Amino acid sequence: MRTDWTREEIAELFDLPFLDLVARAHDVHVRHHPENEVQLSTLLSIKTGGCVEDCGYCSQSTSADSGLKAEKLMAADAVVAAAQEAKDAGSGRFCMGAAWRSPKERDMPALLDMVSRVKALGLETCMTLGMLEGDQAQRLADAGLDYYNHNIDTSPENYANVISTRTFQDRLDTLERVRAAGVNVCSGGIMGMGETRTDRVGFLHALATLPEHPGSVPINALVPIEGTVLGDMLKDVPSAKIDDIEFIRTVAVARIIMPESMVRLSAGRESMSDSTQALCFMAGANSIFTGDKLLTTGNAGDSKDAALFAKLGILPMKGEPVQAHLAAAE
Ligand code: SAM
Ligand code: DTB
Ligand code: SF4
Repeated sequence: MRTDWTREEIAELFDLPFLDLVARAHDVHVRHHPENEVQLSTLLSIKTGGCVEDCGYCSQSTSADSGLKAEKLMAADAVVAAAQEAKDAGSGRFCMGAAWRSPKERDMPALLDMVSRVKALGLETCMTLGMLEGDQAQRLADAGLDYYNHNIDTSPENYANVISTRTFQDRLDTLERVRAAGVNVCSGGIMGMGETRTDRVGFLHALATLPEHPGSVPINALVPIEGTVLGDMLKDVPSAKIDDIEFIRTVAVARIIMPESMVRLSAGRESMSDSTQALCFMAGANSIFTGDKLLTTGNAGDSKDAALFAKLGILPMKGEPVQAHLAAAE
C-alpha cells in the first residue's frame, strides 16, 4: 500500500479523461474487493444537537440557526434495540454518532456498554464522538469498538474556512490515538463546500499519506441545511454544489490511491440520481448508509435502496441475497 502519493500524482489522476479514470478505478476495485457487493451500514444519532463546535455544514452546532432541539444521550437499551432492528434489516455495521466536541468522562460507562452490547449482536461497531484522548480510545477498543469515524472533511488549507473551533492537526491527533488503540480509522470528508479541485486533491492526499490508509473513507456530498453557514451559502451560490461528475471523480481517485479501503458513499445520496450512484459503485464505492435517516437529515431509505440494488444486481455485503433485503424493507 503506497502512503507516499504526491499531490501532483493525485492531480494527474483527477485530470484523466472521465471514462479512463472510472475504468482504472473499477479495475483496482475488482482486484481488491468482491464484485457487485456493497456494505450496508446504519447510522444512529445517540446524542443530538447542542454541539459547541462551529462546523459550517452542521445542523447540530449551537452556532447554527437550524431549529434543532438539543437532546440528552440516549439510553443504552434504546440504542441496542435500534441496532437489532438495523441487523434485522440487513445491516452489517452500526455507527453511533454524538454531537460532542469530545466525550465527557461521565458518559464513558454508557458508551462502553453500548459498544459491547451492539458488538454482541454480531454487528461491526463504529462510533463518532468528536476528539478522543488516548485512554478513551483504548477503553472503547477494549469494549469491542471496530471503527472510529473522525473526518478531516477537507484539505488542510481549506479547513479554517469550514471550522474555527479546532484545527486540522487536532483531527490528525485523534486519528493517531484511535490507530494506536488498535481501532480501525474511518475518515473522509464533504464535497461541495465551496472548495476547489486543488482542495479535493489536498484532502485525498492527506488521507492517503496517513501512516496507514483509513480502513473506511466516507465521501459525503454537502446536505444543505437551512440556518447553517454552508447551507445558506449554497442558496446564494448554487454553483458551489458539487457537480456529479466531479463527485464521481473524487470517489474514483480515492479508490485508486487507497485500494483496500472501504469507500463509503455517505451523505447526499438522497439528492443523487440512480445513475450517479451507479457510477459511484462502478468507480469503487462499496459502502452506503441505509435507512430513512442519517443523523438529522433524510436518507434514501431501505426500500429505495433495495430497489436500486435489485436494478443494478448489487448484493449487500455478507452474502445476504437482495431478495431477503427487499423483504426486510417491506
Ligand atoms: N461530532 C462528531 C464529529 O464531528 O466528529 C461526530 C458527528 S459529525 C455529524 C460526523 C460527520 O458528518 C462530519 O464530520 C461531517 O463530515 C458529516 N456531516 C455533518 N453534517 C453534514 C452535512 N450537512 N452534509 C454532509 N456531511 C455532513
Ligand atoms: C460521515 O462521514 N457521514 C455520516 C457519518 N460519517 C457519521 C454523517 C452524515 C450526516 C449528514 C447530516 C445529518 O444527517 O445531520
Ligand atoms: Fe459538532 Fe460534529 Fe456537528 Fe461539528 S460536525 S458541529 S463536531 S456534531
